[in-house]
Amino acid sequence: MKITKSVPETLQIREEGDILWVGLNRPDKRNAFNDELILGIETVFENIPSHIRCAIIYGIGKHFSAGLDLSELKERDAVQGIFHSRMWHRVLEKVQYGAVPVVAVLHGAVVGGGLELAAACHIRVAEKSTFYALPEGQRGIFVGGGAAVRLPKLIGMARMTDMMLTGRVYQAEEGERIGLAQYLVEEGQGLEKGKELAQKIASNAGMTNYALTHVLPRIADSGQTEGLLLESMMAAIAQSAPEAKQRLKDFLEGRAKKVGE
Ligand code: 1HE
Repeated sequence: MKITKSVPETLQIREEGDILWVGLNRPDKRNAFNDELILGIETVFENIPSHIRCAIIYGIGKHFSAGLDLSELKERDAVQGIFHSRMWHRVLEKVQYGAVPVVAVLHGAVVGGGLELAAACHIRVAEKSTFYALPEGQRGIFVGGGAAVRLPKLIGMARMTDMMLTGRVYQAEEGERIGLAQYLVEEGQGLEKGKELAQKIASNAGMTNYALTHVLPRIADSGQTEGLLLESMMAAIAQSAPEAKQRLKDFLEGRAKKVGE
């Protein structure tokens, strides 16, 4: 099945085997998210074709994303504001808890809502031009796309507080060191690295990817007692799958790769 539903031109979608490339394609506006673009992301992640095993999100142009389109931030009353923020939550939950793991390839600005989208992805690869910021503090607003929940888990609450209180900008190297990205690559190498990672992810057993994207975050959010029980149940389900049994057999009979190969 192809994604035939109306995806806006501000998204460039391309399938390559079992990988889905999702390009933010509003370079003139630095890939700022108007409602059309963020809702387009929802359409894509609700309609991932069944043969796709990993998605890669990246920005077209000089930047990953400048965050919320501030020209659309017209006067909303409190109720409209809640619904708008909840719309972002709904969309980014579909990225985080969708059908496939998602790799974000970052370069240039990864700010505000752009950082919120990146934080909803499972792996972040950053090119050396990447910089991260939460200008909401300076604009007199607050984050509304899930950063208050997801960013403290990546970098700690103190760092997020600092970013918003002082407008601190993290450059690529420091961002990788504090956990904003797991990989740092040379300029222009991000898409290749993203593809290499996506191919590894796509070659995993489906249940493993499901456990990592859907179950692990729930375990991390739960108390120790519940988390340990969930872990045991997930482990038992995963190891009983026929694919797991075949993979273990392959290793024991010398057909599987060793660690690091
Ligand atoms: C925009 C936006 C935007 C650029 N909304 N139009 N985000 C921000 O506060 C970030 C604001 N943007 C910037 O600081 C800079 O644009 C960048 C550092 C990202 C890039 O700089 P640069 O020099 O490459 O581009 P530029 O010349 O600033 O912008 C080019 C055009 O994009 C220009 O429009 P033009 O019609 O004059 O050509 C800009 O106005 C436009 N543009 N960023 C609207 N954000 C779920 S809640 C999330 C809350 C937030 O995300 S708040 C953070 C908002």
